[in-house]
Amino acid sequence: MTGDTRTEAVMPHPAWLPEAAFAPLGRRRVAVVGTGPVVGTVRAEVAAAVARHGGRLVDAVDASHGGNAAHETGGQGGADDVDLLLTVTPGGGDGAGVGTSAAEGFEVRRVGSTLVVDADGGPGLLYGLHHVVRHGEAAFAPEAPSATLLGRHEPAEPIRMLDHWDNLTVHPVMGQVERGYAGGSIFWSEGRLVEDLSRAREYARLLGSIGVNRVAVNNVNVGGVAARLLTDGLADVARLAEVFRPHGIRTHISVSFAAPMTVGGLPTSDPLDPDVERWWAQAAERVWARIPDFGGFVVKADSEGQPGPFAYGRDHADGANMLARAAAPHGGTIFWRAFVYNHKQDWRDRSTDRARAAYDHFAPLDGRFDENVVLQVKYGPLDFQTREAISPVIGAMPQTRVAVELQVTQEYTGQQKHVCYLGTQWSEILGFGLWGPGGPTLADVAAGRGPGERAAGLVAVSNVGDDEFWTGHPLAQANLYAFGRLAWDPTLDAPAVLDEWARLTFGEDPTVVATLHDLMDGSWRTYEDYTAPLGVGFMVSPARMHYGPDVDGYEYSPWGTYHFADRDGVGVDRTRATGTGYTGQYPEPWRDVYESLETCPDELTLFFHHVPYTHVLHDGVTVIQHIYDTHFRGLERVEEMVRTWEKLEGHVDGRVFTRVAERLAEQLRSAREWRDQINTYFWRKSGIPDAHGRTIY
Ligand code: GCV
Repeated sequence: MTGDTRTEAVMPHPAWLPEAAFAPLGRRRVAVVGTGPVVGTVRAEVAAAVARHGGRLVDAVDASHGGNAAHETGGQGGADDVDLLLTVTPGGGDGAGVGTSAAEGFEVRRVGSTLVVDADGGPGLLYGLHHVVRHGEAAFAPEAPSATLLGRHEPAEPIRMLDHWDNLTVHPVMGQVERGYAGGSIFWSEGRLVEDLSRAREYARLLGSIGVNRVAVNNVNVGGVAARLLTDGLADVARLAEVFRPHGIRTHISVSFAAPMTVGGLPTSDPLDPDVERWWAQAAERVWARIPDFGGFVVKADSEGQPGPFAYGRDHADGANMLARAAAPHGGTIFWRAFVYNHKQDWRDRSTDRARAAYDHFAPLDGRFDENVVLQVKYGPLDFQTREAISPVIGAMPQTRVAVELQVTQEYTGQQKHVCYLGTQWSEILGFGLWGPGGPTLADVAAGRGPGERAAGLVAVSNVGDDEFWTGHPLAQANLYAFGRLAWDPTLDAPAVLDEWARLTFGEDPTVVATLHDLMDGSWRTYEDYTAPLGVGFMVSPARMHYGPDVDGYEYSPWGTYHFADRDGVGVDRTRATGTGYTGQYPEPWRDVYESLETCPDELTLFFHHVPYTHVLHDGVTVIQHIYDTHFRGLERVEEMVRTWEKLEGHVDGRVFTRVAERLAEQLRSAREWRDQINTYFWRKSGIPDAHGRTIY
């Protein structure tokens, strides 16, 4: 990490909500109609904006008649007196509606010269407000209506959740935030909630503005004092819920499956044991008595050393449903993670394939999970790699609510030292047709628009910490922004989302926006170029916490993450014909598309096949030459990125400029290291020289 990112004294960067973004709205006469905590947030936002920019918060249109007056009077009376009327449909909920999709929609229309946002509930009003803010001055220009401004808007994905892998104390190996690259936790310090909740409040505001509606506030690896959040720590969780509630966000905690033993003193955590069941029911009673709109529990069970039902000969439906029964009377949800695999496998055994594990464990359980269980499945079968196939579990469980998990924190994509705009990757993932192009997409299935119609949504691991820029690398804020926006509407164009973020964050200057676009738009593919060729993953350094190259770092380890490079070839044979049979977990057409080298997409060649270095890809280049070319090209692109950023000196805030420049210098160093280690490794293995005679060591 460049420099010390703990900066308590400095106000955090405003990210995509700087004062300037509110100027068009702040110059207007605005009325806000409705009651409840989220409407209160909307009113406070408007009050702050008009106070700064010379507009007016009009209270003549009040809750008792204003909404109707707006509907009825149109060009005269109430609505006509204001430029913007933000109103909750009479009868629309607020508090009760937090985190329920029923309260999240809104409609925008013009009534005379007034722009009216009519929301189903408090959260919808908040989303409507930010919808108007995002449109800037154009929202108030009736002569040139934007195609996206007017009409009915509602989220595609009911669940839009961020998981924090925050530990309550500093872990000796993982630090405070596991896979966190932006300093310490904004919630926890030395086992307790931080005294000063202003950072948490600002964070809740940022999340509410992009439509995130659920948050889990502690690491899924639940250890030490975190296990006691259910009991002794409940007051702290309740305070956090108060912070999130006014932004339409429900709070969750991660719990340990062994809590009945470690916290409750029982001799077992067997999910079918009546005492265990009673213990969880009572724990849930306590939690919801304290926090009536509490969201539920996140559980990582039988995964990487976390306890789970396997210890008692039970399966994961037994485990999840026992918790679901405890949460159901309170309207709670159990987020049960499908990240279950053998992390102690023998690397000599070529038949065991980690990619198969989640499907093998979970697909047979389809139909057994209670309605308030959401199975949380990583988008790929391995672990958030820069490039991997889509997890076959997502399409294989029509009778189960499946939420897809993304990783905003950049564990495998440059650890927030590298620019890597992930909106592009997520767009590709979310738009993937699980039964072939044109059919239901991954986003459809998560949203409940696939076979079985079980709705859930998207979950992602957050990338923030107590760093002054929230995300260490200031440009990594774009990933948090893009997650919220794509969870709201997965069909949004990722480059357009990037531009939208840049305009809000850096202002309307078209040169700045265009320059950022140049720098960031292709950055995920550039990162793929210099790190992970053709779907090979995990060539990262175990010693440096997955940062930087180490081609054989995991090759002889028990983690199941191999590339099998030898002198003749590279890649994992996952075919039915000669390999692990993993391709058989996909439906048609993918099971056959991936099975055959003739049809397998180039970018996944080494994910599905072990091939000689001389294998010719569809683009006519051999595998070895592709490795060389992409690694040379990747570094060249990072050199261009550095030059592009230099153009912005004097055009963006000096502190942002310096921080990004420092990180780009590290990205350049690191990309060179990747290029040279990968190219050298494969040249020495294969003995095949670069066709263009470039330097390989
Ligand atoms: C929270 C990967 C990460 C772990 C993480 C795990 C998970 O293995 O390296 O740090 O643990 O995923 O998703 O549970």
